Amino acid sequence: MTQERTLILLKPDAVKRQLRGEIIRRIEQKGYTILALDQRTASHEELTAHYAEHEGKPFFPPMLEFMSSGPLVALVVAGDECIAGMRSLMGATQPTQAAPGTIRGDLGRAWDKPVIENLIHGSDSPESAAREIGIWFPSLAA
Ligand code: RTP
Ligand code: MG
Repeated sequence: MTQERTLILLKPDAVKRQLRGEIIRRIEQKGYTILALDQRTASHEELTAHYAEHEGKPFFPPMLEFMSSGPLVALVVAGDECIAGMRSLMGATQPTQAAPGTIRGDLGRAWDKPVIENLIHGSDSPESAAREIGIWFPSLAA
């Protein structure tokens, strides 16, 4: 058993499409615990820090625009190996390639957009999770 914490974002497309409940239901049914949850419109500072690894890529400007186009929901999720577990629940980055049964595979429907709109973000490693929790929930930083 490896108890982990991961940072999840329900992106603005998930909020606009009223999919918050459906996505949170899947997270809770998996048995993960929600330690923190906050809906807000992300600041430029939060987004540039969060996506620092993608700075300079062609999709970076449209991504910032998309991610600040409306409120998102930030969560800290805890559970046994939940970093990889959440990535499995989410499915592949590109909704058209995400397997049926996954959040992006079942619910994602982005095409013809300047940036991939795929409903949800999840940290990709323990290091990323610690860094991202520090950005979105400084009071919970380890
Ligand atoms: P995330 O970080 O959001 O959990 O997604 P990910 O690991 O599956 O994908 P990553 O490569 O880290 O990319 C971060 C987010 O940037 C947007 N993206 N758009 N070519 C594109 O249009 C493109 N490439 C990446 C997506 O929203 C992706 O989730
Ligand atoms: Mg990523």
